[in-house]
Amino acid sequence: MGAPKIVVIGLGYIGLPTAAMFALHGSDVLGVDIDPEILGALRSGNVPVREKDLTAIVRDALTTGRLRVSNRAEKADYFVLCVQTPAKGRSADLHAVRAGAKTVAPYVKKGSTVIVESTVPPGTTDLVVKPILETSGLRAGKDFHLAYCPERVMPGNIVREIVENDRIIGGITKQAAAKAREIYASFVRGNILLTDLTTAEFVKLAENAFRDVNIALANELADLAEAHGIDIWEAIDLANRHPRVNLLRPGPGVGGHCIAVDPWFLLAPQVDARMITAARAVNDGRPEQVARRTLRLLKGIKHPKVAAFGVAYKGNADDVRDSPAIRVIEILRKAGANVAAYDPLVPHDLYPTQGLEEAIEGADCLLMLADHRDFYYMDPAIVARKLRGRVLFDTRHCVDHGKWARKGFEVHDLGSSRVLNRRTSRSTVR
Ligand code: SAJ
Repeated sequence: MGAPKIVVIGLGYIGLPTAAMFALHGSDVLGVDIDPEILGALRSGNVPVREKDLTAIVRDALTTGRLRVSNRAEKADYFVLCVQTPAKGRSADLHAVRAGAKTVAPYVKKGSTVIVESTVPPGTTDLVVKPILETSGLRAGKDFHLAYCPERVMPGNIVREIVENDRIIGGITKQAAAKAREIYASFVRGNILLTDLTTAEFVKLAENAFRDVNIALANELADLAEAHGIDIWEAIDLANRHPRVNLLRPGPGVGGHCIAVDPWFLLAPQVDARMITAARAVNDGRPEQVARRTLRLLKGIKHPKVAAFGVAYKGNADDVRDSPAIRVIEILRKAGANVAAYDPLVPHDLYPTQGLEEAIEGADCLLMLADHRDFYYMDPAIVARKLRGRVLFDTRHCVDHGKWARKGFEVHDLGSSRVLNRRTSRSTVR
């Protein structure tokens, strides 16, 4: 019995590590993508996905010959769909999932196993993917296996988590789930737990809804802390000492293309999902709140300039998809503020940022919008030289406030009404 043959459809930040892991653990893998740039990059040994340690494992897989790439599928024992499912309003755009299933259908043979990894509304694998695959004339659950295995990895830690994290696999039959487990067990060190298709689809969405609702709770508690004149960060630290409490971190909003989107895919017309929808409204309202508070800090300053630190949707990421930081910047600009955006991690072609010197030159207020590690180690004295004002608003609680206050900054913290080193007047400091 030779090495299992696997076709992975979609070579993005999930498909590519998945294909490489299968290839490095005993399978013959064909990675398929429609994007000629991705295929061209990979064929010349470049990895078009910025992710820690990913280049090394993809290059290894390519040089061993166990990983090939193409824009066409082939017959295989396994087919894994890792294509994106963006939101179209509150629904999932299943265009890529349908196209992926159509690519695979002609190559499915008796005994093949088709696995969907993309995040989809409950019922999609059975009601949308299965009929497309059955145009092959073969029956799912009878002639071929059909399963659902969601990713649950954190960007920035994908290569480690894709191996270590537990996985859940839903099968159209128990045999289908078991067949899918066989191939994931080649590299997954976490537990692999089996269930049915719809439960597995539901669980993935519930995991992300859990995060969204808990981030919304943290954000609402931050507003309440400000109202009660306490510091939310001290309160969260103390509350989380409770063995069964884990309050998340308040911030300027929820971005990325998962947590902010997936909860909508759970909704069903017959259920009034007030908690999930309210949490989405709380989180989507954060950028406006942060912008309003920033504008209050600029009151009385003629032609204020804001230096916004961070445009990525979260700390230590270079991804700007649905970034709350960008929403804050756009609201401030619409209100007439001059906002210069600086982000050392985000490539210029993803969002128009400025260099550090240019961004801080003459700025009245520093607005921390992403908790990049670089910002924590920044020297306030160097930054202060270029500024016109000395106001710091830290919406991510991500810098050492004492350090900045000692360099003359008036420090405002999201989730606290206490101001460190409040200046008597808003006069410029030149
Ligand atoms: N955020 C907060 N407070 C928190 C945590 C997050 O405001 O306490 C914000 C972040 O700043 C960001 C957003 O929420 O704007 C989402 O960040 P996240 O770290 O919760 O999750 P993501 O978006 O990185 O979700 C990723 C997804 N996986 C991939 O994109 C490959 C998701 O499918 C995973 O379930 C999730 O990681 C995970 O944690 O596993």
